[in-house]
Amino acid sequence: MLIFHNPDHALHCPRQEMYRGRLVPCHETPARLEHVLTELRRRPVGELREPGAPDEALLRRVHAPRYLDFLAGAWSEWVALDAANAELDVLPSVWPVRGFRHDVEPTNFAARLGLYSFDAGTPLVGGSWAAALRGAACAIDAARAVLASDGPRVAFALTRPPGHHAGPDFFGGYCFLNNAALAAQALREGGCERVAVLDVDYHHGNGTQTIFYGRGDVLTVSLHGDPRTEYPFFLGHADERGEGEGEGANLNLPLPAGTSAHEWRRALDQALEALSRFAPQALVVALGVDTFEGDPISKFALRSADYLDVGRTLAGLSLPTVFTMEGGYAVADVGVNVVNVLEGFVAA
Ligand code: Q9C
Ligand code: ZN
Repeated sequence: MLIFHNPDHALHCPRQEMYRGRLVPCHETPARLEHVLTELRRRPVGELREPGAPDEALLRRVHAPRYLDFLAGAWSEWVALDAANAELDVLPSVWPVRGFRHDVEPTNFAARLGLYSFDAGTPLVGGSWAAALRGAACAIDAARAVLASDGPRVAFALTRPPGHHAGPDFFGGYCFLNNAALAAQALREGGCERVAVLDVDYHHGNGTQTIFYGRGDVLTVSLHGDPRTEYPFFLGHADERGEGEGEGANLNLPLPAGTSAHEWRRALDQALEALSRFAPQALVVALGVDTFEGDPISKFALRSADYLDVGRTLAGLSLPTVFTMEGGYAVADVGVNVVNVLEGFVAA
């Protein structure tokens, strides 16, 4: 296995997120990724590499150019408004909901921030763009590695910020660039006619679903907390099946809060059946380990040993596979849980 790790991830080090009416310390911290690296040094399941330069043309085929341009310049705009802003995280607070226009880009910074986001839980700081961009490079390089004739059959994009909540032109849920979608698009352009994205993060992969909703060449499957009660709330229901060419190429398996490892595993088997019917030539796994029983913001009950079995099961599909690092906030357990999936996969 090749592991592309983001050497710039710690440049994204936000201070506070809006949570239940107050600003609290961020759950999504640099320490999460450091714990994975520490565990990988203890259990070397693959070779660590740094990514090359990101393919910006590919980025613009997954995300809207005006969104990428906004993100790239957001921090300098923020500081240009007031030099004192350099000490503050950027957080949106106004959004164009139903009935408002999305086609006219305002000039006001706060207004554009709202146009390109969907929550106030995703702070942007001076290093966010550099970190996200290097993370995108990890995902693209991981995809290209598994397609190389002399390459490994599996690669891991070990990066943060995570990606699966980021849509074609919006950030949210701690995500800016959709690493799983970028990997899937790179696999498509690398010659795979059908690619599947399996999202096992606790939260619905709304960004990935939206990016591919009208496409039949990328199957998106997500197992997650029921959006009636769980973030991101407004997408991820079972009746969302894709549209147009993408009709039938999206599957959501929402599960109630409190779902046990056994019940979760049964849903995974359902996901794998749908995946096999689609007969993809490559697989992207959006790997969040916030399904862990000790996760502070999630409500499933997987134990560390269960992740070994998840990895073994995924290896059973015998597909070129790219893992992307998504959520998981029981910081001290994230390393063991993530490396358990990878070890289960390579040992199978
Ligand atoms: N009351 C990922 O796991 N905030 N993002 C939760 C719920 C957002 C999670 C607040 C959670 C986003 C990649
Ligand atoms: Zn999550």
